[in-house]
Amino acid sequence: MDKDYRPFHPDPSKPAYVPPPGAVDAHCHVFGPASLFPYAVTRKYTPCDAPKEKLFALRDHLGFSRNIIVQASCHGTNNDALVDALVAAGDLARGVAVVDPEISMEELEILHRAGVRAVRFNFVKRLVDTTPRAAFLKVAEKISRLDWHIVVYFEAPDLEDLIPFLQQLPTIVVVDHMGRPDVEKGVKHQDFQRFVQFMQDNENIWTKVSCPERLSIQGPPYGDVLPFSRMLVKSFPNRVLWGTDWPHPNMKSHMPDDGHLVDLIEKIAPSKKLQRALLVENPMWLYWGQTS
Ligand code: 0GY
Repeated sequence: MDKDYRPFHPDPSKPAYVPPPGAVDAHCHVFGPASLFPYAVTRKYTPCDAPKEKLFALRDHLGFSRNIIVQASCHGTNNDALVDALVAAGDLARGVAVVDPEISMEELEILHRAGVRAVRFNFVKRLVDTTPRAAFLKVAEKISRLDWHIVVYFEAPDLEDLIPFLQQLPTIVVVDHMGRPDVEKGVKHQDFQRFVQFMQDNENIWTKVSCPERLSIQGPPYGDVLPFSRMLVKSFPNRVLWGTDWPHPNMKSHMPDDGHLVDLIEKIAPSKKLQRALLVENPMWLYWGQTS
């Protein structure tokens, strides 16, 4: 593990908020253990191991039923740790993989059988080397044949340049962490309004109202981030997901208490109907193909 890397919270509180039955934590990761699943040589950080057993225990502790496990950059395009976790979880998890553009349909089908339903395109420069857009489009074409979707991770200043590319993607596109707004600028700033307009103009764009701990300037209890997530849930109730982002890679300022993150859900989605859509109906439709 890197010297300045912060491990996940050892003992998160039990949230006061009780999620609806069947709730899905739609953004979390497994890391290693490195002894079984070594980190990629191309990685930009070396995390603390965060194995599947810890993730499943956290899921139960927080009152959730299912996980969407997202391949993180420190594992590169080797999805073995992800697949291992998906197989162990059975029907209680689905995955988002990161794949090489030259991946075959047979290899994608193996991932599909393990529970993968999406690929992630990462544009965050501190995490990955640049991938040519033509390579991403090649992957997009292949995965669209399996009816998967695409998860994208970028930072707010990059959106304007990315829009034409994102509009070429042939599937649902889920934007991580609300497109990482600069919360100091406020919801009315043109950068966040560009993101809202982008969602309004393109019905295939979804977003995760996640990561207040990463976006907040004030720190816990993250009041400066709530207006952003609240606005997106209100405007696009059927195109939002929520996740813990456990084990919170690369947090420098502090490590959040996952129980406190769950307690924010009622502030983000103020009615039971919105909470059910956010935590159950939307992820169950997107990842399990279920309608209620
Ligand atoms: C997140 C955020 C981060 C890391 C990764 O793939 C990754 O390594 O996603 C980050 O450092 O902002 O969503 O987990």
